[in-house]
Amino acid sequence: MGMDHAHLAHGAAQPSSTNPLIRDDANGGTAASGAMHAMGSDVTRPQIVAVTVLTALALVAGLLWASHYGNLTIGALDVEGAVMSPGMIMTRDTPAAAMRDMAAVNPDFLRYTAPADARGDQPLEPRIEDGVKNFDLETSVIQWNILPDQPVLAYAFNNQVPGPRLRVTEGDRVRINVTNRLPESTTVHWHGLIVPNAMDGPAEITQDPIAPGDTFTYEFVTEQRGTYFYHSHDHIDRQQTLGLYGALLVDPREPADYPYEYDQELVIQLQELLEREGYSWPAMPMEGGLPNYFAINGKAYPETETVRLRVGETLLVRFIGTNSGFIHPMHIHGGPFRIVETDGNPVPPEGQWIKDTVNVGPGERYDVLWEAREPGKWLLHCHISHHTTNDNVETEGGGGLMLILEVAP
Ligand SMILES: [Cu+2]
Repeated sequence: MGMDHAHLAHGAAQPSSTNPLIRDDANGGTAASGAMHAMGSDVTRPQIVAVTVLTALALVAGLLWASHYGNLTIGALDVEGAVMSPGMIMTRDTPAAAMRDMAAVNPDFLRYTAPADARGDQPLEPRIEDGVKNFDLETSVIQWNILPDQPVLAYAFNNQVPGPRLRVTEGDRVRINVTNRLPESTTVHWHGLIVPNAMDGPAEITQDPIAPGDTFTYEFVTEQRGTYFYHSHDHIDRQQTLGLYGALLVDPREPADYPYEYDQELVIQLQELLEREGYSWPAMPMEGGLPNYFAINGKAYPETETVRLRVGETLLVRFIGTNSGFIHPMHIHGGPFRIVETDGNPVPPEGQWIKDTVNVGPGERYDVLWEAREPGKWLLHCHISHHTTNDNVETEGGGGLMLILEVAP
């Protein structure tokens, strides 16, 4: 079909039979003619119908294809410019909120840049008011160095990773004011402690989440003693791995109640991180979320602390599974250790295992006594070899979950 017959018609000056505006093949007649200005064409009505139907079908097919392979319910505004980790698998059913939880930390919300050599787990002295021990915790987005040349964007309590060490005594009344300076809501859970249900922390379960800018006060009496920790319990898959955790140590009311002698104490808080090309994602045991850095007390080896002891001294190591995605078989060179407490509870002497490796799973605590038997540099490390690398590289003998116990004669 061609358009060669199309031309302007000028009314009755030309016979209608030689001046078809639209030829109707079905009746062989002239569909339109007469004294009017119009574009002439020889496109037939079935052709127009066919093009219309094909166009409509293409539109419907496009919608169906897009709705099958994409999530049309999520817009760019819903995910707030989320940057997802390469390889992270999301389906068309992944909600916008889940994408935000898995997205890289947004540097727009950075509130504090910690010095590269700053240490976390710093003791926080309580403010005593009417016999109650008051602690103030504040959550925010900070820049934190896990290595001198490796900054990460972290979520922090009081500008440090791990959060400050809270140390109280069995029977204390404790009040903890938590102010939220994160871009999203949060709560805090007191892991392993017997507390009133309303003070337990799980968001949406026992309390409304603490909105950005708000403060919530937790108050309870520490009825137990031993090694515990606190951590975020809102957006928990995101916030805990990004740094919202800290040690909570409860000393016995009577120091004599603690049956073990030791010379030094070492708290080990574990964590995995995912940091690539300047983006910090919450590490998770899932596609695209696997960690490439591993930290003890917020630092990767060789930036982890070195513990100095003398031969004959005993070290109390409190392993805390402050991480949330992986189990770490923690091993100490130079001789076995004795597991004296698990999850804050004393192990009866006849049940105390002598081991040189203990699996520390998320949430678990193991208090072990290790004796410095021989002088030298003794390694404390995770026995999953890859967890002793930094971004897949062994640096100066290793990396990640390693620490040196240096024993002098
Ligand atoms: Cu490990």
